[in-house]
Amino acid sequence: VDPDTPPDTLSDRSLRAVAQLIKDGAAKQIVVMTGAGISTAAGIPDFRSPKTGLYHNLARLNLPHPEAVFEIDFFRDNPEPFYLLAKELYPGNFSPTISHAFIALLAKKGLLRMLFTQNIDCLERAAGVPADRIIEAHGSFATQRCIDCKTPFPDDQMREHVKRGEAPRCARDGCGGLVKPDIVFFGEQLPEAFHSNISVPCAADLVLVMGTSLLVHPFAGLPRRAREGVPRVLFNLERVGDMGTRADDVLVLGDCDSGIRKLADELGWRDELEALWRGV
Ligand code: CNA
Repeated sequence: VDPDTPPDTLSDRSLRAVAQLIKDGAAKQIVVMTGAGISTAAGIPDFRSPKTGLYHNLARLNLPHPEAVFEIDFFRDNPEPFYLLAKELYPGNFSPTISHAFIALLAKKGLLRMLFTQNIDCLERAAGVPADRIIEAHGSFATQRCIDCKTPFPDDQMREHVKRGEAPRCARDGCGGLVKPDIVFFGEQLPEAFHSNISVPCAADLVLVMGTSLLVHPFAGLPRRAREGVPRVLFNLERVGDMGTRADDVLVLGDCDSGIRKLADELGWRDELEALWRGV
């Protein structure tokens, strides 16, 4: 978009203008879309950042290609790399960031229409975002089942296996299939909740996109579902997807915690946010 094109809704393409929209009560159906970048400050590596990303570090596992760790056919033959990763990523090992807390604060103020997350770390829940406001588009570690007969596997036994980095086997008589957490592997269907809420972004009056490369489909198509004229704000290290191409897009490039703190300052919510974060 030509930088001189005036925005339709915002007074200008700045965080201050975004904050004003919220303070005026004109943005109260906020839809948030997140990815691994909001959890890197919690100590969980993302996939694609050069050098620090998981894909870079998976090189030591001798995978045919890094994505293989999330491919069902590879998993069937060799589940160990996935379970090594699961041991690192397992919920309970990490605490939410200020960005997670900000989403919880939006919910507390009744302004969060929905959070769509690609993350499987459950840190949004840990930060206090209500479960009925979260769409875990790529599933989570909360439940698990056999990849063959689909029989659910008990949580406590799963935790023990993950701690040891070992793949559990289905306990059903005569099955013995591999057990996998209900996180979405490449080529697998996204959860029903994703599809049944796919139109929610069309009803948003403000969209916040945080810490995602917007490379994984169909999730990557969500920001485009916002109606024209609806401001979309990107908090990310780099520009991604089509963010920045609309007149009401605001790019906040840098680490998302700093961007979120700036927005909280503009809103006059900073103390409340820090207090909420300290409490989780
Ligand atoms: P990705 O492709 O690794 O992209 C991460 C994006 O975040 C990149 O654009 C980075 O530049 C950016 N980024 C990294 N750190 C920061 C930061 N501190 N502040 C702002 N931006 C930052 O990850 P996506 O989520 O886009 O890819 C989708 C995959 C990654 C999903 O299937 C997830 O399940 C999967 N994943 C999840 C986790 C997790 O649950 N925490 C961790 C790693 C991967």
